[in-house]
Amino acid sequence: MSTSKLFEPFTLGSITLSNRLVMAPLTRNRALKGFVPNPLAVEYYGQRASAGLLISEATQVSQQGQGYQDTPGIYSEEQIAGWRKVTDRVHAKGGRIFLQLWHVGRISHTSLQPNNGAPVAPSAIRAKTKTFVNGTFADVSEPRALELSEIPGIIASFRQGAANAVAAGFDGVEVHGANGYLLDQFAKDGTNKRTDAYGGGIENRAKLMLEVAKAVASEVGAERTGIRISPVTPANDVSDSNPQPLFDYIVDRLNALNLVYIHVIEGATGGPRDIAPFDYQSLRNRFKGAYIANNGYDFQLANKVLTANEADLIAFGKLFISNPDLVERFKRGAPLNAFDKATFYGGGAKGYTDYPALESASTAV
Ligand code: 8OZ
Repeated sequence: MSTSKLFEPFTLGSITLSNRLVMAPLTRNRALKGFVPNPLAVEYYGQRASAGLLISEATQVSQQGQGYQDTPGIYSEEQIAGWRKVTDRVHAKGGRIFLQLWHVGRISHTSLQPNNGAPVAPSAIRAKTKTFVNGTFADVSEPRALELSEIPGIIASFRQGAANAVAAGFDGVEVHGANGYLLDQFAKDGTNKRTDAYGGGIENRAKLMLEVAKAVASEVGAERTGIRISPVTPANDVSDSNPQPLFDYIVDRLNALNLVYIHVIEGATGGPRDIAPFDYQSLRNRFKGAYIANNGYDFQLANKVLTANEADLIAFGKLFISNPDLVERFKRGAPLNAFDKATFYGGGAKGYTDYPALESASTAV
């Protein structure tokens, strides 16, 4: 049995996590009609409940906030009821789970939007990327710039999503401020060319992300509100000319809001950690809540970073897809199941709930 700080408990706001492993939010595109969580999600998240904290797949706060086929929502009664089954199972197994609140902004397609309208963005600039709709990859649609008068409605949709998540039994929520989606689009100058109070300098570009964080925290409590950011990722065609001062400022403000954690994607999402120079410890040092580090971590790197006190918690993504008992496998130094990329997005139980845990793996022929 290996000993490691990874297996020590951690106090996150008013809850205690049994270890420092976090299951990262992972889009799986298996929601049913009405964008209700698939009943298989109950099994899927339940199988992974030994992680200190689970973060749900990105979950849209409105139909306008959806950008891909079959992703779940948190804006209807049916969706809340579907998620309630997930949180009940996770809690019955002693786990903890936050819901990730999502608005995709321009990373969408007219076929998913209310009245087949244009997706919304800070500015009418189309992303050079694809989405998955109607069973195939398609270019994202040309967006329209949000009117100033629409911004309060965006903030209200996050606030309501947070209230709904708590009504569904989640222990807290994570605002999706990363990966080139709406809040990241506003924050970064490659996508935000506005000339009003939400565009221009750092304070103006950061405004929407911070107003959403504030509204969510006031709705469900700062001790139940985390946020995910990705300062240098090129995901979804997003870029900023000077990310260090931008995110130093954002994290200073998030600290003033007493958020319970920042969840930081270090480097290119799902890719190289060293894609651009960035001082992540500057963020950690500015923030009194927990720092969740993410991107390309394995057991060894997680240990190193926790031992050096450069993070409080480590989020693992793909490893949790294929290893429901990742915590136990790390403890025992057991081999890990390989993941199958072909079943990441869409489909049913295959590649979702059928990855074996150790006991069944060892008894399997
Ligand atoms: C993979 C496929 C679709 C969406 C993210 C929510 O990158 C996502 C996502 C990931 O944050």
